[in-house]
Amino acid sequence: MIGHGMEKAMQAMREPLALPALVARSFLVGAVAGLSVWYVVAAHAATVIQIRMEKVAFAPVDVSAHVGDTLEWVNGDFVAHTATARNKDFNLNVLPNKTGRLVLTKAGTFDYYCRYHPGMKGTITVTE
Ligand SMILES: [Cu+2]
Repeated sequence: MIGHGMEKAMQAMREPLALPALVARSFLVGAVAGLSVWYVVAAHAATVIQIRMEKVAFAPVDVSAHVGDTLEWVNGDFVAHTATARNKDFNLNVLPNKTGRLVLTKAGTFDYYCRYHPGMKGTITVTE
């Protein structure tokens, strides 16, 4: 009799426990998924990418970056250069031996050139 009563009590305890256990399990999955998303974000931590302006050319010509990254043009020439977007999104004037910085705020492919030396051309590919 006591054994049977205990069994019933155990059964009553087990059933309400089933739902919280499921919730706990989905919470754990959510937490792990959240962690992996955080990890991906951390892997794409914003960086500063340098582009040299040297011998009237951009180096490297093609740059890949992420939204949030900063591009830094370093002018190593004795004349001023610009980094001017074809679509007019940005226009930096960079004096000799100076740097110009641009924080990337949107994804896309941006062709740019130097207004003083139209032969100076480059492309920035920005992904999220
Ligand atoms: Cu130039």
